[in-house]
Amino acid sequence: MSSPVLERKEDQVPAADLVANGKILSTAANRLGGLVPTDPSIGVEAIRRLYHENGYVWLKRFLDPEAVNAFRSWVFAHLARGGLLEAGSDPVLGRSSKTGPDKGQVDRILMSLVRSVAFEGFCAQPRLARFMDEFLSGISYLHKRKIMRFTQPGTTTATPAHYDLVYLRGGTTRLVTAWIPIGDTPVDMGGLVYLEGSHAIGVRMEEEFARKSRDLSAEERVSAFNRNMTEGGWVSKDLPDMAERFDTRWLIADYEAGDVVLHSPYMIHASTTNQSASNRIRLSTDIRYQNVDDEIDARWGNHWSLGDML
Ligand SMILES: O=C(O)CCC(=O)C(=O)O
Repeated sequence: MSSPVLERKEDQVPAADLVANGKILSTAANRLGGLVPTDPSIGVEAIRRLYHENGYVWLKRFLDPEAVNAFRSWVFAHLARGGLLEAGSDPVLGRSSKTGPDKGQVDRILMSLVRSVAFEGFCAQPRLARFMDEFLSGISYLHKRKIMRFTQPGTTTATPAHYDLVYLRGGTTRLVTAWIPIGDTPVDMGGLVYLEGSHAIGVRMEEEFARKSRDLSAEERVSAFNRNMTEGGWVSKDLPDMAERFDTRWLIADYEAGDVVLHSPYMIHASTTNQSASNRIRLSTDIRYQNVDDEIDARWGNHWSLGDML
């Protein structure tokens, strides 16, 4: 009988060195490994166990790839109005325009898209909704603040290393983030990378933060921008240094349309620069679930707005 957990790609080597915030994540330094994929058919209990053991679970082809690509196409067809795509190209490819887009217009369209019924439906599609009820052992709640990100190749955009609880300290710690690549996202397109075993590091960091923050007001204590945090709540922008410092590895992956990664609010993750050789834009969403009976961070009860400081 074949193992339900798919093989770890230990020898996964990106075609070019990965880069984040001007630092190279070199394959030579033994600080890179492969994210371990999981076949969703192993069932919710086994999935939950892996999530707690590893701080993440990468569910392969959990969603219908065709439906994910159809949504990708719909999103890019709208963003094309702001000049984001190569003129005349098929939106599903997400080929980046060589001339700069109209940033103001693209931002306005993005803010409309995250408020759309179509996006709401994508995030609440029956397979995901039913699974989250089971996974959270009750009625699941999806935070209204749902983020959709695109990253153009040829830019230096990369998400610094952080764990999500920093931004959601106003409610339960029993949160689950779903990171969903909207379309194939091979490693050179700069998808999420996870610091192996770092959910334990996140727990220690939170304990230390709680100790240092006794004198902060309640409002300051939940803010990622309080005086005891680095600017923006990032743990670091220096990914190679973090792997050395914590004597661990960054786990990388070639994501495919239909994949869903669930990660713990303590799990440290980041993204790398999009170096797509085929000039494709990375598109993804990150959304947060919890059991509705647990305390809800009210600050996340509104749609995402650029600059909302959360
Ligand atoms: O997609 C990204 O670059 C960041 C996503 C993220 O931070 C998250 O899923 O919590």
